[in-house]
Amino acid sequence: MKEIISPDTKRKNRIPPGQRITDKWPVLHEGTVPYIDVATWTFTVTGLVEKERTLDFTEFAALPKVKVFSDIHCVTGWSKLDNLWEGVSTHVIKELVNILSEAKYVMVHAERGFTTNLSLQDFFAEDVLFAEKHDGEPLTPEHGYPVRLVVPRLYFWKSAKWVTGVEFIERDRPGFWESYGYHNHGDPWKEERYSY
Ligand SMILES: Nc1nc2c(c(=O)[nH]1)N[C@H]1C(S)=C(S)[C@@H](COP(=O)(O)O)O[C@H]1N2
Ligand SMILES: [Mo]
Repeated sequence: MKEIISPDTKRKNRIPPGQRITDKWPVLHEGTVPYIDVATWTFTVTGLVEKERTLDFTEFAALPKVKVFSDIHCVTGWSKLDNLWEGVSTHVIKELVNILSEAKYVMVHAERGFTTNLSLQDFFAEDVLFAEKHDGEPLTPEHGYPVRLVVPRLYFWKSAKWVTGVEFIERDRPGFWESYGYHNHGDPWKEERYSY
């Protein structure tokens, strides 16, 4: 299995400005935890693609896997270093569909209408994956079972839990937290926390 080390973990100082280290893994999200039945779960690739695709859990689970070593930085101020994720690289999406050249952004969709927006550059960064495992264990429901996005180099709100699909779009639009005033981009090293 390919192993990717997130470049931010190789910095001399791994703690971005205004962050504190925690050994625990806090649980944060809007609403209650959805308990997902993988028998009915699907992953859809929609929007600006030649032909939209829907995968069921068996098909998704059969996709090639990568391991990614990364740090977590939450906008509320905690950072958790040394996480080992296992799952499907976002690059695999390019083998499932032909993305049209008009596509410039992606809207990540999750259970209950949660969304978060990313540029294609951020989405296809080498260390971004749809994670199914953390430190060797399947994700717990609280942390996004069965599949969550992990975007190591941006604040953790971009790492959507309970992902249900991705939509390729031409014009950027704010996702859930972004529309409540979180920064559109969210680089922890530039403290792109809020847009106000
Ligand atoms: N579906 C969904 N994913 C989400 C959120 C959410 O509200 N819904 N919140 C985000 C925020 S603000 C944070 S800080 C992280 C927290 O992930 P954790 O609970 O695994 O630590 O999840 C992100 N992903
Ligand atoms: Mo957050």
